[in-house]
Amino acid sequence: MKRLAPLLLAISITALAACGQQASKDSAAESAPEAKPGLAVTGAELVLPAVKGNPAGGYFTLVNNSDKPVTLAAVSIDGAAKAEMHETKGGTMAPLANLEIKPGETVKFERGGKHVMAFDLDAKLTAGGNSELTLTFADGDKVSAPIKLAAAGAAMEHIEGMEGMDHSEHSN
Ligand SMILES: [Cu+2]
Repeated sequence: MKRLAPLLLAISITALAACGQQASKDSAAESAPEAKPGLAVTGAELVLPAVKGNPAGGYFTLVNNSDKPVTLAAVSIDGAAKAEMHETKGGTMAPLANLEIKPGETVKFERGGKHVMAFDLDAKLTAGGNSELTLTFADGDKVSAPIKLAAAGAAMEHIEGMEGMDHSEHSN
């Protein structure tokens, strides 16, 4: 999207000039470099591990309100060296390489289902704070959203929800 920067700047200025008016659908879509048209991330939460050094669990809801299918290809969390998409099925979890979300579809990353596992957490990630979640799509577009950092107590629940699976050995 870098090549669009001058255009985006021009649109931003236009948007400011037209403050109070409803932006047209197209310009609204292009005015935010970190927003993929029609995609919305809500309720993002990163549950910090009870034991330092263990991975954190990331949860969020992604809605595709565009008229095209999108393919979520990667996730990252500011302050985590690595983040992976996983899916828990029948008590075991496996990496999720990518995920197609159809037009109108809502996908939940939640305990006991699809989730994000974040590894090698920076000490700056502390409960009660915020970080940034970035979703990267197969076409290279990205969507970023704030992600709340939750206390380790909830992480215990997370592990129970995974039927006692030891996440510390889940780094590949
Ligand atoms: Cu996992």
